[in-house]
Amino acid sequence: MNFEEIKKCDPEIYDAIIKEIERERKKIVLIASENYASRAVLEAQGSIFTNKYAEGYPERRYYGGCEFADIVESLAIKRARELFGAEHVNVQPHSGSQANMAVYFSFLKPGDKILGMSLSHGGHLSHGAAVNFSGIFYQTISYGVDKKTGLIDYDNVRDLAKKNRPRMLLAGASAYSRIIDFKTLSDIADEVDAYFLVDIAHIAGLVATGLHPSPVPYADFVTTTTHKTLKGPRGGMILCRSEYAKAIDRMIFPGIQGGPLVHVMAAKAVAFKEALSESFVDYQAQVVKNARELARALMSKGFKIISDGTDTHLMLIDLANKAITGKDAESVLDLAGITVNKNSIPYDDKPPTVTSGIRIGTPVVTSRKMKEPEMAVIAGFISQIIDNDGRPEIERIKEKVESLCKEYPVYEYIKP
Ligand code: DSN
Repeated sequence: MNFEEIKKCDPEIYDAIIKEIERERKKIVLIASENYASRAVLEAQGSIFTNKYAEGYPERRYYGGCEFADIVESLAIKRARELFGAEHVNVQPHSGSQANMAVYFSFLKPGDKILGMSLSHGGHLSHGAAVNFSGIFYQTISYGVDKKTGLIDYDNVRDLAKKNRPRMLLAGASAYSRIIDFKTLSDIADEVDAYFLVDIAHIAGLVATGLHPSPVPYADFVTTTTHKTLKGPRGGMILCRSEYAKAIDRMIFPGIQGGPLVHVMAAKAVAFKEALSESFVDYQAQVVKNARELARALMSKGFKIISDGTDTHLMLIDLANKAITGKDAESVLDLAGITVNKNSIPYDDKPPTVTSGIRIGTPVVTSRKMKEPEMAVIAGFISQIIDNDGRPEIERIKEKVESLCKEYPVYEYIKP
């Protein structure tokens, strides 16, 4: 990977790529939904399979010349089934939102009720937010977390389900740091005769390695992205029971997508192979250990973490006691080389463009092989920036961040 051709034919894109490589090397990335894909995943995604149309499914295509695309998709399916113990898998969704869309469109009618976790309490846009297709086509009822504990209030979910009789109950979150009780939620779905969809986009790597209980035995459908804790290429996937296989496959193609991205399915297959290895279990265990240590170190410095800690790869920091908004914290930390995202906290009184919180996660720093001692150092950097009104500390911390990143190098094989 030396980008010689791009440099010649498109210097502007070349320049953006080189700057992005530098950014990913030099900054401490704590965005909970991001990860650094392996060289093998990048090679598969950069392969000539990008040239190939393969509408349909293995051995049932609408184009000739799909014999090697069939190998790719079949391997991705086989490995994903093994990884998650699923009866049926569709690896074609271009994203997590498209995976969710396929489930809704297959089994709901416009106007049906869905009950999902509120975006402002840690849910996801595609779980019924008003601005998203899910909130436009369906009637959304939202559940949230308890104000005091920051934990999902399962009794409240049951009450809402009984009162509203949704056609589908959704679980899964993008900013919830605790174990989700899929069994209880599945019982609630059964009590009101609703379908049960679980979106494990954030925790897929933890589920695949047994570090978070799996929803597969309980849910009708499980959707995910493949690029977060799972460490694959950017994309989506659906796992479901055999009885739903035909409807789901038909809805992905020809329902809402055309040709699958064969190069991305190749990269998914590679990522799933990596995820089936022993070292991936060690990696995920370290992701969780790092998150716990980062949460502990931040709390010892006076940061308030929603639910007082984490069981997963992420945590949500409530900055109310720090006299800084999420927006400003994101900006000032980034100037010092620490990348996070502003995030609404439950019951936030600020708009999503400002917020009272930041979300941080450990998949990327763990991919760099950082461990607990480095998490304590990073907590110190964050505290020095936020607690000292930022600006005077920026240059000093930035140098320290760069030197820590040099100790844990990434993408050294890329030589632009
Ligand atoms: N946008 C993703 C996240 O950051 O959590 C969810 O899709």
